[in-house]
Amino acid sequence: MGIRTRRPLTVAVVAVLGASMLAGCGKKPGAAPAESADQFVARSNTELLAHWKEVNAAVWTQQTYINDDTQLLAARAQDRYLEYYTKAVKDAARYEGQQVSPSAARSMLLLKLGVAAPAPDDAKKRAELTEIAARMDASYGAGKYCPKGPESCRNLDELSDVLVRSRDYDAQLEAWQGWHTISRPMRKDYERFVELANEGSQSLGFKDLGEMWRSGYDMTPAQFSDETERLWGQVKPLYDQLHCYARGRLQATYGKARVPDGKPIPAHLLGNMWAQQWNNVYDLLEPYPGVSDLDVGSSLKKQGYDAVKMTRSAEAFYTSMGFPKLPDSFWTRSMLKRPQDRDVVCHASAWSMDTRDDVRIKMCIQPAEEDLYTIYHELGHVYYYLSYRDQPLLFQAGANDGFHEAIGDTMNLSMTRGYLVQAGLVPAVKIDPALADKALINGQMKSALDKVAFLPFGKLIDQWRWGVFSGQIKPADYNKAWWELRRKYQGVDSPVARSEEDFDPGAKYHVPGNTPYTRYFLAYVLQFQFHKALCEAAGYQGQLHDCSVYGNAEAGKRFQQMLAMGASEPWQDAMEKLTGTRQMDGSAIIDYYRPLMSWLEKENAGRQCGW
Ligand code: X8Z
Ligand code: ZN
Repeated sequence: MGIRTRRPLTVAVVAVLGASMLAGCGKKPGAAPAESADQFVARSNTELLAHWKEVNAAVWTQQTYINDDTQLLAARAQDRYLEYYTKAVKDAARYEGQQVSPSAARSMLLLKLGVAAPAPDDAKKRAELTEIAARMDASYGAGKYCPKGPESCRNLDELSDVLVRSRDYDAQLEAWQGWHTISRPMRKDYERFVELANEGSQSLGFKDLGEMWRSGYDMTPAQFSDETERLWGQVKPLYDQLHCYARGRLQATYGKARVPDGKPIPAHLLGNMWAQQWNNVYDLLEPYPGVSDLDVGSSLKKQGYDAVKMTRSAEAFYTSMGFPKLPDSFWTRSMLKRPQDRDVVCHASAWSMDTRDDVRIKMCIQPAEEDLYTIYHELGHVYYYLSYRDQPLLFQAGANDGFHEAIGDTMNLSMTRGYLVQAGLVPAVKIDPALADKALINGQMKSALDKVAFLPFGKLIDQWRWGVFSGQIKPADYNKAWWELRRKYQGVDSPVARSEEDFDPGAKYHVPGNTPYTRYFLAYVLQFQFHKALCEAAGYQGQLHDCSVYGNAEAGKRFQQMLAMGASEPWQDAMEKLTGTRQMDGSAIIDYYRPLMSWLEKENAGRQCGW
């Protein structure tokens, strides 16, 4: 769905700034309204709840049962919600320039930033926007590549599987190209969507939708752009080393003709449809083959882990730290497997349906390592929802949206070998102490292929969208600009020539789904800061990559205290509460991978790095 409210999905544009920003958005103070600002906020919290329940119910149904009818119902529910929202934001503007309580000011700012795509005032345009959004979402969810008629169709899972398992350049290329056909028909819709959502954001006083998205971080939009650049600068040297090593090793499999020195890596060879995480090609990149293999996937399969059992293991991680058990309704209402009889949006998400107990996840779980990690990620959202459920509704959001994405990932960092063995997820294997250094590098490599490889991708998606929303990237250059960014940041290139007939950004869920993406970039930085803080709270003394806070109630308590704040205070305050600092900081990830970085520098010494 495209008009993300803050509730459905994993929390869309949540945001907060000081009250000063409210005055900065171009509206003149009018006559004093009849109700006080606090009364207005209290009423909005109540009214919003009714809308959000309806939107959630409609969108949940649409995403778990894609057809024209559910699409229509979802669009209509969103339409009603946006109508209410637009009016509420206008009503809130009456308090600009007046003395209001800090909590009311913050609530009204959160209200204003509370959708990812505001609609124009005109009812017809609003309906057009919600219909386009529902259509793009459904078309991604139902996307299939059918080269030879309906019998030959393959969905995203099946095509991704080829990238994960096959090492045949051409078979992988076909799967990659096949999936990238599904987004061609979205281009016109996306273009119109941008016009309409921009108009909506302008009616709220923003220059464009990108500026609205960048306004949710308790600093000015310009400061936020600078902040993402600063963080990227901190981590880029590590990424560059990883890229250099990966390219060198891929040459061993595919040859220098196909993976040339000094050039970006072909995007279909990294084991993932978007080359966003590279852990699926660990087999090709393993520094010391055979040392300390940790095959979580086959262990899960061998032990008969199904979707429920995997989710139970994630729940057990959280309860071991003092979080509550998931409510019974979670188990009866979640969608944990891909249904066989209908199209659904399989992209994983976590939902708070009623701002209270009705929490769910929607995911197509398979017994694979990647999915195990994603379940812990999704439960991070769920436990955030449950932790802040006593806050007023407008404060029921992440301290910033990066925080929401970072919670479960922080838990992922505690899924060490020790934990996996203790939880019975993998069998215990003795590691020869003489091989400990090699095992460490293998372990760090595997983790970095997820966590470090992701960083430039996490940044560039919104780099593209900010450009699109501001008009700097014109529709005629959508695809060209996309690949320029992929080359620039990731050092990855399309394996075949692309044209403006293609719409490759649309082949990534968050573009048709209109989910802002910088949150993931932030989360990949934040989770290392959170992990460090939790390990300190647990009194852990050793190396951070060995630390697991599994079973540690003190770490759990400290985490929950931060989560319970929701968005009630600026994120810097939440951050300080847990970590003692008020800044996002890439040095935590650099510290974590220090052993790998030294190893990579030596390993790459003879290679020609860069692209
Ligand atoms: O979309 C997600 C989560 C749902 S919030 C599964 N992630 C991003 C992606 O898949 O592109 C998690 C990592 C980045
Ligand atoms: Zn998430």
